[in-house]
Amino acid sequence: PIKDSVLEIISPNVHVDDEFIETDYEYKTSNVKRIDGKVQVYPETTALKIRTARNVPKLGLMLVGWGGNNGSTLTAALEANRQQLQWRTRTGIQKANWYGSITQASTVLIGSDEEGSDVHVAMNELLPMVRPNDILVDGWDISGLNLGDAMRRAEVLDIGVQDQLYENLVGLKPRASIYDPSFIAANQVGRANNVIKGSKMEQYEQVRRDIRDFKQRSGVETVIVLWTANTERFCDVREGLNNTMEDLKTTLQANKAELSPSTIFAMASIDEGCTYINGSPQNTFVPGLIEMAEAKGVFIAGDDFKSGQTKIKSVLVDFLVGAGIKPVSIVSYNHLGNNDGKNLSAPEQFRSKEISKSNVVDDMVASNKILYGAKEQPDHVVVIKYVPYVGDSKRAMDEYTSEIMMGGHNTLVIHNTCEDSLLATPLILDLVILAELSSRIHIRSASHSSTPWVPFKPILSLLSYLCKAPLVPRNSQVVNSLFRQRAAIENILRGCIGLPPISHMTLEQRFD
Ligand code: NAI
Ligand code: DG6
Repeated sequence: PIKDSVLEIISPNVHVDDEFIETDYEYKTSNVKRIDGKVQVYPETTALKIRTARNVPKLGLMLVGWGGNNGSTLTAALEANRQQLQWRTRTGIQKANWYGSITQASTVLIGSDEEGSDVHVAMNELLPMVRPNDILVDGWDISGLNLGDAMRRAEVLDIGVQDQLYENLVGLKPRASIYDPSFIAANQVGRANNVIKGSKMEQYEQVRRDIRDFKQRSGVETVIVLWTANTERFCDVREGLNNTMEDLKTTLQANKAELSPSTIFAMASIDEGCTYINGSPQNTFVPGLIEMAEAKGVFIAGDDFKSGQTKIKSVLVDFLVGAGIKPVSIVSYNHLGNNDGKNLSAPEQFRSKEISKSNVVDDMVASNKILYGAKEQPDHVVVIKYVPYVGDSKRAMDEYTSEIMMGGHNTLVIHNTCEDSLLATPLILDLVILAELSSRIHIRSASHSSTPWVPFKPILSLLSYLCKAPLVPRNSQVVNSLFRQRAAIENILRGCIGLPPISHMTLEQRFD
């Protein structure tokens, strides 16, 4: 049995000791060759061993943009859940929860019982994972406001829970951060009262010192750094600036203006051996940074939390194209009134978000050559407007027009209203918990006992489910389809405990 879990896997292929859960696993794939218009398929089975370390480290999370809506909401939610707070609302008693988090509030189908009924367990029962209650948070913000007042400024949580949490949070103060007005909107200048002075190299060194200081003071064993600060504009990418790891080092030393704060944070994190996750759309992960993560074997993941409109898009277009229906026009309006919306009201920052929101249907369109010609794409437009009054309660309105049989048309219209940060915050939790778990999973070929254990590649594409514009390793396919992304997570976690991928074949129920 896996300690503290309801699951017990009874199989000669699963070996559990104090340190590891190790499985003998048959990995089945299909290799394909395209020859003269034909598709040749070579089914293949590889014998693997998958090993997961059981020791869950004491985890520290450092947020860049700690005092923002997401940062303050996450910090408050961690504390509210830790204390199991309850508060009165207009409609009754509300209890703290983690709705919207796949690790905490979703289940995984395990199989059928003797009566043929489905049996599900919580995703976090599959393998030992960090518990939210044990995560310690720290971070940076260009605004020096304490977390109690930052929570109030955000206007996200009910007043009944804010009032209970205020005293717990008022003593938390963000560390000074890197402010470069050329990367975020000019309208953010009023927030920047807590900044690291000096050259870019001095800023980078200060961030490294901060990470070490947090580790030392808190006693956490592992630190993950996550950007949930304002969306930056895209930076230039060019030779001599950031195309290689060497370029980046020289650029940092030379204090070149085009080195963005987020890339400096990512460099510092990687050099401290800390996983770095980008929750915003900007191109922090320039080629030199990717080379750096690969060279040092440190995880990076991103980009941009996939929380609401885009999540639905990556379900709906998958459904339509999979149903043989042809989406031809997708128009997505957003209006919101929080500080994110204010920052995105500037053209360059909007452009970063527009790019990450726009590429999300590409793989689904490319998957169906019956519907789409070689270079054909649906018209896809994204609009974002800043409307202060609606605050964090973002409105997202989508119109999907599709061609159906014999020249018919089908138009779907969706209106989505909710607090944006209450969708994004549980994603931060999942990103961190799954990234940490990924660092404890290794595979190797079963054919020779001497083959070394191999970790996930540093570009952690397993987190794609949570990202609008998933970063994937070289020569890998970007997958946007939400169901495929979720299946990847479930099936890899299942593999770690010796269970086959869930196929939904249920032959035992369909044949005598
Ligand atoms: P926010 O504007 O409330 O918070 C951002 C915080 O970052 C602010 O407190 C700001 O002072 C701080 N900041 C700006 N530049 C900084 C720097 N260089 N270093 C440290 N702190 C800095 O925004 P919110 O709503 O929390 O969103 C954060 C990011 O997440 C934005 O980029 C947003 O586009 C992205 N995002 C948000 C989603 C949501 O549903 N809320 C979903 C997807 C992405
Ligand atoms: C405008 O939509 C503001 C953005 O920051 C989004 O709210 C955020 O990126 C979430 O986007 P989506 O498409 O995942 O709902």
